[in-house]
Parts: sequence; structure tokens; C-alpha cells
Amino acid sequence: KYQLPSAAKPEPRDHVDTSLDLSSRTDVTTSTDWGAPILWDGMFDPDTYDKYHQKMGTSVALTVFAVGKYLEVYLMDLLSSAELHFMEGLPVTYYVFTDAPENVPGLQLKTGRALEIIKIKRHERWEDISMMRMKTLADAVQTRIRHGHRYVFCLDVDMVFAGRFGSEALGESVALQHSSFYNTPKVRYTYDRNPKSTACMETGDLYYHAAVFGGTWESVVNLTESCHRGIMTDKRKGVQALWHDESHLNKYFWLNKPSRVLSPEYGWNPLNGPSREIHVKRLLWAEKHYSRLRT
Ligand code: 2GW
Ligand code: MN
Repeated sequence: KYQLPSAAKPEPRDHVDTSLDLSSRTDVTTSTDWGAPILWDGMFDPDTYDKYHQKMGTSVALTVFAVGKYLEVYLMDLLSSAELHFMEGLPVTYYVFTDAPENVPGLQLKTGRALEIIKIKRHERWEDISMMRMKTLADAVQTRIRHGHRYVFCLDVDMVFAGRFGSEALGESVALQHSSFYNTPKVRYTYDRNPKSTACMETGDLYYHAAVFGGTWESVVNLTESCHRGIMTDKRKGVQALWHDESHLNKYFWLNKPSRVLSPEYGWNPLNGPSREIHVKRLLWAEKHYSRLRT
């Protein structure tokens, strides 16, 4: 049901890849075992990517789920910060999936940018709110997003942009290295280890954060459908993977190697404290307001 690892290769069509300088950073790992770049500040010239994608007419979709209290608590900060930092200079459509479209705040968008609201049902269990995003995304990308956008980025809503998150991040299949694990030994990675779950894995490459993933619309369909199949197989057996959709995402990227990996600059947890390797914070975890969210 999952594609074989051999099906994964670094994106060959993305000619601007040759403008990455993997040796410009010696303090961090800049490439994976299979040759995918891990993007760190200093490895690329932002203008090269912007000019290339402007010439190509690249258009990007950003999807986000804001169900229940997450709408009022997080959505506005994410979207307004995205206006400043996400794919600046390229056409972008935000797809907001929510159970309460009437509560989506009005927002003045820049030229070339649009917001679409898709009404969804609210799942009873919070694990399902998170996991069922995979199914909703698979459907939405195939029925509408793919017609207007070559690339899709799928984000958690509890995030805030703080620096450039630009066209250098675009690629065939894009994963984010989890900021809590980029410096830790593999044995500490919190993969699902339950043999009863389809997400189970004994070993892996990196630990990826499900808060950000993306790529071409075709690869996002492949990812979201594969993860959803795994989630549903588990459900039929009464099993739930340790970190829900994130466990399935890690299994997927183990079997289908990403062509591009984003360093933790693209998903930094401010509670991690200062780190010498992090020169730019591009996207931050927002604060967890548990008292407001889980009541
Ligand atoms: C989630 C947990 C508990 C209570 C409510 C919710 C909830 C999530 C909600 O009420 N409304 C809602 O819209 N969500 C959406 O699911 C929202 O987009 C949110 O960003 C996403 C994932 O939930 P979140 O951000 O609270 O979970 P994290 O930050 O611990 O996320 C990691 O682990 C998750 C699985 O447990 C996912 O894999 C997620 O992608 C990871 O970043
Ligand atoms: Mn989150």
C-alpha cells in the first residue's frame, strides 16, 4: 500500500537546485543520505529562487485547519504573518478548513493573494481532528486545489511566521525536520514502535514534524492518501499510533524519501532557547494556551 523507497528521488525537474551551496554551512548537516538538501540559512540566494518561480508562474496553496477554539486563538496571527513572510512575491491562496466559516476574520490581503474557506465537520475526538486532516486534504487537493496551484504546503494553525519562508522551500516532496530532535540521537526519535500499527518503524532517517509538509500537488495527494489509509487500517484494529498523524507521516517519509528537507529554522520552538545553528527563525511554534483550548 505504500510505495517502495526506490520510487523516491530528489526532484530532478527543479533546475534551481544546482544553486544550492551545500558546503557553505559546516556546522550542520546540509544533505540527507539519499542526496536531498536540508535547507539552512546561507546555503541559497533567495533571489535566484524567487526569479525562477516568478518566471515559471509558480502559484502556491497554503492549507490550514482551524476547528473550534483554534480559530479564534491562532488563525489570525498565522495568516497575517504569512502575508509578510510566506512566499512573498508569488501568488498564494490560503485554504482555511473550519467548522465555523462565519467566524473567520476579515483580512486585507496583498495583490495576488486570496483566501478560501472550506467548511468541514468537527470530529468528536481531538486526535481525529488532527488525523482526519489527511483525508480532507487528499480530497480538497484533488477536487480543487490542484487546478490552480502546482505546490501545496500544509500547516498546523498554531504557528507564526517570523522570517522569510520563501520559494527556496518549494520542491517535489518537502518535509520539516522536527526542532526538538535535529540534535538528538536516533534512538530518542519518537516513532511509533507498536507492531500492530501501520506506522510502526524500528529505524528511520530523521524525525519529521507534521506541522509542515508539502510539495507538488501530486505528491501531497500521495502523502495524505497513504497516511489516511494507514490511519484507517489502524482504526479497524482499534490501534492509534503514538503521535497520531505525525507517526504516519514519519512512516511515509521513511518509505518515500522527501526530495527536500527544511531545517528547524522553518519550524522553530521558541521554548528550545537559543541555538548557535539557528541564524534565522522563519516559522515559530505559537504558545499553547491549554486553558483556553482544551476546555
Ligand atoms: C488538537 C489537540 C487537542 C485539542 C484540540 C486540537 C485541535 C487541533 C483543535 O481543537 N482544532 C484544530 O483545528 N486542530 C488542528 O489540528 C489545528 O490545525 C492544529 O494545528 C492541528 C494539530 O493539533 P495541535 O497543533 O494542537 O497539535 P500539536 O501542535 O501537538 O501537533 C503535532 O502533533 C499532532 C498529532 O498529535 C499533529 O501531527 C501535528 O501536525 C503536529 O504538529
Ligand atoms: Mn501544532
